Amino acid sequence: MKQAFVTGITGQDGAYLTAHLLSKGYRVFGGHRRTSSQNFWRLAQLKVADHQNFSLIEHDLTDLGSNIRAITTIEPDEIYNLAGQSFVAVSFKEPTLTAQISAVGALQLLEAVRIVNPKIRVYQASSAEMYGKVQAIPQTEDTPFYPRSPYAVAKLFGHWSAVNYRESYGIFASSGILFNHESPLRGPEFVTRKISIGAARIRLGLQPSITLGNLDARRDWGFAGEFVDGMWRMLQAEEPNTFVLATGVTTKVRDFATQAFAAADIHLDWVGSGDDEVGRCRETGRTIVQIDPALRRPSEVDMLLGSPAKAGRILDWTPRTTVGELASMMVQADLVREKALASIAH
Ligand code: NDP
Ligand code: GDR
Repeated sequence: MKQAFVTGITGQDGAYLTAHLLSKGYRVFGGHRRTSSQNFWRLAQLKVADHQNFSLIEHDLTDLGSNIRAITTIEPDEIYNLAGQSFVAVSFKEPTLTAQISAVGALQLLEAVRIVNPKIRVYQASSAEMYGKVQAIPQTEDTPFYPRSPYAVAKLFGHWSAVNYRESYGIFASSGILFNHESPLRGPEFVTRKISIGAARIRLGLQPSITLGNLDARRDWGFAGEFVDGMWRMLQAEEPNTFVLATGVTTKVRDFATQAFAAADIHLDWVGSGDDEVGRCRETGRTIVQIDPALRRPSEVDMLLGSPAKAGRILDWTPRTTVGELASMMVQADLVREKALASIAH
């Protein structure tokens, strides 16, 4: 039975990847750091928390001893390094912490692998955010990077560390440059989930409106459940490599919102421009989306659009869920969740 160590188990991808690996017959060890209250709701939701082949292990990526101890105890065949400070907006406020976790932490994990067992295969969670001010459309594995946030700078360090350990020590370290992937388990601070929760709550009469930042930003949004399969495929390949996982379709935040609200039977008309733009409900005329300039970032990534061609060719990986299906899936899940929460509250 293959053994996998998944860091960042409490996150969105940790839950989907664990479910995927368990379905393939793996024994999975999930790394979680000590927090004052437990946050295993995603693992519970995917019904993996009680699986006989799943165990939790305390692990903090920023602690070299913790990395060495986890690897020595688990003796994994594969490590998926998903742990990170993953919210770009927060990286502007906490740049040092972001670098300690997502840059130095990633390096320490690779170093622990080199010390304990250089035969372990490692997946490094790199990001399309590294393309930043994009230098080519679509972005591929060969597109130059131009990071625009402390988050992206930190991820670039992690990415090049993986490449360097591959080239210097022959470690099977693959870097996945993943474009945005979302799901009903997405953190509520990210824009797609903020919108899907907002659409559900407005539909149910639980709140009047939502407030967003830059509506013109464009992202290549896919479904997380499919992207974790691409991670797994990277570690089954003959050679370690760098792969883009993306859908090849880019959508503005404004258009994602339109589709998400439509899935909740609310039809939006956009009126005005700049910070005065609002989204109005066609049926009632009420303003339900407004702008707060404070939600704009000091430097923005205007447009991401990835090419999954290499992953298709070498890994036989193809994304299937469209952005419209994704928006609808998220809103339907939030309608059910918000209705249940409201009924408990009353
Ligand atoms: P989440 O924010 O949902 O999860 C991040 C995980 O990292 C959480 O389990 C968190 O634990 C953990 N973590 C944070 N700091 C530490 C630390 N010091 N030691 C150990 N664990 C830590 O992110 P996603 O699941 O969405 O993403 C997974 C990875 O992929 C991240 O590294 C992200 O940056 C990257 N990525 C994500 C993309 C996406 O669109 N989702 C796209 C490209 C890359 P806790 O719950 O305790 O905070
Ligand atoms: P991103 O995701 O920064 O791309 O990082 P996020 O959903 O936070 O932002 C996407 C775009 O939407 C704009 N935006 C808003 N964003 C948030 N969070 N809240 C708002 O109210 C809002 N209004 C507009 C943002 O400015 C941005 O342009 C995600 C994370 O998962 C990273 O970890 C990952 O590496 C990248 O995707 C690829």
